[in-house]
Amino acid sequence: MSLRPILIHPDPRLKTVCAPVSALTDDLRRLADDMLETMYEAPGIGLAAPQVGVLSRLIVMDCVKDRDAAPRPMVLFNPEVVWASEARSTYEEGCLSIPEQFAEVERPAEVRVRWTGRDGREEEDLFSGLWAICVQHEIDHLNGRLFIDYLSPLRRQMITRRMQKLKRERAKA
Ligand code: K2U
Ligand code: ZN
Repeated sequence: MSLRPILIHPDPRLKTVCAPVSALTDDLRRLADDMLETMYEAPGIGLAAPQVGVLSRLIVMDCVKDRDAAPRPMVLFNPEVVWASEARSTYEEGCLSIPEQFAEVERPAEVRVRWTGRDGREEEDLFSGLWAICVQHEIDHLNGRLFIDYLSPLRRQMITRRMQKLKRERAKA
């Protein structure tokens, strides 16, 4: 397994609608394993393939926050929301592609998601709490949407300018 570099906004690959995965290959399984390793190292609780420059519909998650509890890594190919609750919840979101920037985002509190697992089997489950927020945040990534797209144009522009400055400084280092 190896760590993959995480793309930083603005980057056209982060605004791209990703292609469905047509066949599960060993390369895609290795990518999923690398994404999990990259996510844990960041640290984060989710990561989408476009964030590591691969424009395929694959996300990984592990929203278990209690260090004493067993981790629960999840690999979801072609995830899709098939039901969303009327109830909404608000959470201060961040993003590994928009470091150190946080803003409140409102989303459906519960979602039912269908996906293909790492073993090729069709799965469907109900997500609530932080898992629901994370899976929606990651599926947004597959559709080229970032959490800042839910903010006002002015706030989005301020964050984008900060990221452009960060990228200039990193390029000099
Ligand atoms: O997609 C990503 O950039 C990974 C995010 C996922 C995430 C963002 C907001 C809310 C839930 C999940 C990273 O995990 S950001 C780091 C983080 C860690 C714990 C809680 C919230 C965000
Ligand atoms: Zn993100």
